[in-house]
Amino acid sequence: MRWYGHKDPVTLQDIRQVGATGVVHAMHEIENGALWSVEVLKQRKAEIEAAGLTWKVVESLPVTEPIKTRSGAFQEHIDNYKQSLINLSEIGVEVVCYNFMPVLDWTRTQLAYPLKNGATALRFDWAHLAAFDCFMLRRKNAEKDYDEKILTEAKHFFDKASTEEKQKLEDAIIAGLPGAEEGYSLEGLQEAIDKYASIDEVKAQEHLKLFLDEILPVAEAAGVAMAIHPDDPPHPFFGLPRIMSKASDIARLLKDNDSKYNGVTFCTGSFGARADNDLVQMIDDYGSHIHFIHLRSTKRDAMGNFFEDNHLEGDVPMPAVVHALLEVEKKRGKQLPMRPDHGHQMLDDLKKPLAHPGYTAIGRLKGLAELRGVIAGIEFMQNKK
Ligand code: DNO
Ligand code: MN
Repeated sequence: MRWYGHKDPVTLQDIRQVGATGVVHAMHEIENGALWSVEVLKQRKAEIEAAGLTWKVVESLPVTEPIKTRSGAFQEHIDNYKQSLINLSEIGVEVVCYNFMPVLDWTRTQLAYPLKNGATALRFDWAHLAAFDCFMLRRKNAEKDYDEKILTEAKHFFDKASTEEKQKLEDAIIAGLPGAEEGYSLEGLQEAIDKYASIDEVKAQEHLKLFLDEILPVAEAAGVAMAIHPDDPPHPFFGLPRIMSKASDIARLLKDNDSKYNGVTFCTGSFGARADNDLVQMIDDYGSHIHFIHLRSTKRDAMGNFFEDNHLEGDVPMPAVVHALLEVEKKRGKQLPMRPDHGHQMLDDLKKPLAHPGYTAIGRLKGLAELRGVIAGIEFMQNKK
């Protein structure tokens, strides 16, 4: 289970109680691009182990905007990245999750979408995104990126929305969701976007390749697997290149940098938000390069909007996905680290401030418990045969 550190209202003891054996963690207090020293890492590891948990996966060791754009201090950041990997291997970390999403990490337009049962979920709506883009950020030529139907809906939404609703939308998009490496003001966001003026998809792919060219030899020597997290949502927006959204992106990643330590974080909620991603097929095809797993489900509508559904509902065929992943584990003769990715805000957590949207204790506990049930059921049936 993911743990955000000392400021996380979900404590290590809480995490132990939900049935997790380890935490997925990062040094959120260290500035992006700076070195993670062995001393600091040793101390953190000791703290996690004292709570009866392990720390084998880092999410994320941030790939900074200078690295993604290959500008400014990028070389210094890459050098620090390499040394941080070496230091992480020294404390026993085996997998590093990262992403190559430009400017914004994962993005939602609504953080408390009410479900019929009274719990709330995270939601992404294209018309709300378009309203923000065209009428609040006022990005140049933004209108041309959306089809007419969405623009009409966006106008309608914006005209009707209260100041508070607009503020909520702005906060959801730019404040930086948990784990996101950057938070922005409106002006700051525009400036960050402008840095990509000459970076299209091909250029961004080249930047990822150049980054991995340098990082992978170090990762191999250190025995740390690199696991890129897919784009979330798996589509481009704000005119920015998104390069890890579909099966062919994984194929390209592995072709560009041929290494057993080069791989993905298989996030079913992110990849699953596209109808053309066949998750089970992707696991069958790329299982040998899945180093880390995020399990959650999304429910899409015809427009491509989605909300985060219960782990066993929505569009992700979860039992089939889990079954395929267990087959990968058998083939590889090892257990792959998995965490329940996000949960609903529900029960007692509804009475508390939403410190880390998606990362409440009870919603994730529910997800993890259901997933463990699926795993136990599949294993029981297989052992009976
Ligand atoms: C959200 C996450 C992302 C993820 C990063 C990985 O829940 O899945 O913030 O941690 O994109 O680098
Ligand atoms: Mn994820």
